Amino acid sequence: MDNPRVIEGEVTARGRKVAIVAARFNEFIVSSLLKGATAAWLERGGGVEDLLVARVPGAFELPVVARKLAASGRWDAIVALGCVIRGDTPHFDYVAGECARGLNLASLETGVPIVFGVLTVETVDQALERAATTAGNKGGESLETALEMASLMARL
Ligand code: INI
Repeated sequence: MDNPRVIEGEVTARGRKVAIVAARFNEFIVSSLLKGATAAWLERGGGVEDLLVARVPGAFELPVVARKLAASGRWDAIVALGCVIRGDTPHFDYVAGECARGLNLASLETGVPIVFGVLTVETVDQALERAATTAGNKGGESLETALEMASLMARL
């Protein structure tokens, strides 16, 4: 049998419009994710006028805003950024779980890629590691995932 045709997305911001929804809770972490995402957008050739950032109080509020942006038809992909730290509280499971569930549902309902750039960690140190300004910034990675998915969706 011949090799099957393979379709993949390209990680480029040229000609793309992307919206980021970012929680303010744990701002000291989320601001680094936001910086990583913005830097990745510019590195990949995106224009400042084609990137929107909407802020919400906490991770629990990310899905409803992501869904509204996705349903508007104005954005090729949405990136949701937040940070939920477990500490000792069972509240974590509700906030992190409903955030993940809501974002996935919004993506499936609208057909627009919504990337889960929400850190769900046990400790502040783990969060700092994943929000590093050098390598491995989850905000930058999420933005690149959004670009790849936007490209793939357009090619399917
Ligand atoms: N929101 C977060 O984004 N991260 C958290 O760690 C967090 N904790 O720990 O409670 C958190 N709570 C707020 C929540 O997202 C809502 O904003 C709030 O419950 C109002 O709906």
